[in-house]
Amino acid sequence: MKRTVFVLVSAILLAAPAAWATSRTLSAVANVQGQALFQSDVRVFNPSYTATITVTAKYHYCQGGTCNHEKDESITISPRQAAAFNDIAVSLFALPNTQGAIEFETDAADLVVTSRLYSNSLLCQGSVGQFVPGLEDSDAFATSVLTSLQQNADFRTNIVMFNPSSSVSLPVMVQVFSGDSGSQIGSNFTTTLGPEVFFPSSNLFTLVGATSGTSSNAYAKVTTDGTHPVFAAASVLDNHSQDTIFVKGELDTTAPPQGTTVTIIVSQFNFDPGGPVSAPVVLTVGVDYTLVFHSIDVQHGFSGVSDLNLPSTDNISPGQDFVITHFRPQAYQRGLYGFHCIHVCGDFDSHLTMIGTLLIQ
Ligand SMILES: [Cu+2]
Repeated sequence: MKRTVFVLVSAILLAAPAAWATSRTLSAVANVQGQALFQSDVRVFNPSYTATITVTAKYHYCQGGTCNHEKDESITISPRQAAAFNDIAVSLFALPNTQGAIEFETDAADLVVTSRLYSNSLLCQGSVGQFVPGLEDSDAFATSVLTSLQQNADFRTNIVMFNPSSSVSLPVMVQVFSGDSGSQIGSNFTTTLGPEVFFPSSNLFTLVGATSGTSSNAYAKVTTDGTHPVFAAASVLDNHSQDTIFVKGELDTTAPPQGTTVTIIVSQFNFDPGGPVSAPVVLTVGVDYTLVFHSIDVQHGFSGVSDLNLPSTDNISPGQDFVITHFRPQAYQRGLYGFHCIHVCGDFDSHLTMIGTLLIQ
């Protein structure tokens, strides 16, 4: 049994020699020496009972308004040791007044990283702060949603992001919605995050241009190019107590494409598109279509494609379009469907040739 596991692990390592065995990312780390001192106290735990492990800590940070900085430190952790790095930006990296993300990478099979980000302000002596977990690579998503967000007299919300790719410059869009109605608050915020670049803590509502907006139940949607993932996280802060909670981005579903109108020009003896002279009507699964049949000469008809539950009509006339709304083809409906004119629109034999096809792909 042990030998099988060993062989499997070896095979995986051989298949991906460049990858680290284990990676954990802290998506929010800070040392801010402003009105209040914010700092991150980090623990890096080695679960092994026998092996001392070496961990490379890569701090991708912002300083003085730019965020394309990186500093690496190597740390060694004994078996069963939880190495403590209080105020890690200063104690490990010697970088006061910075914020960013830290990637912890090791060849060892396992690693546990936890942290507490808190304000050590003189105004409120001591504070709990927020627990910031060391995230796995699979916690970054191409589409993520952040919930439990608030912006009003009592609370405010900040957002941070980190692009973990070492090679891809990533377009990112941030949107805010009301959790109650689903309607968008503010407008789309777009930016590009370079490889391994951190997006510094920013007020979410200000970011999307909703400076006067308030909500006690908002959520944010963070979308990349649809393929490459980004770490997204929010911090909800109590304006009175300065208590904070950490909100990790969760996997969200991709938005369906926007509604599309397809206009089919109907004339003796053709549908354009459709046929027989023109190419088929081509529709894509998942898209919300409005089909408009528009006659440019005499009265025509359309046989409902009953397999698709499309309605039929014998009256498509100049000035009277036939409109089918909200037709959204489903995956199981992929294929080619025939239709034809059902109102005798001229010479009977020619009318009989007025057939078309609809392709769902
Ligand atoms: Cu016809």
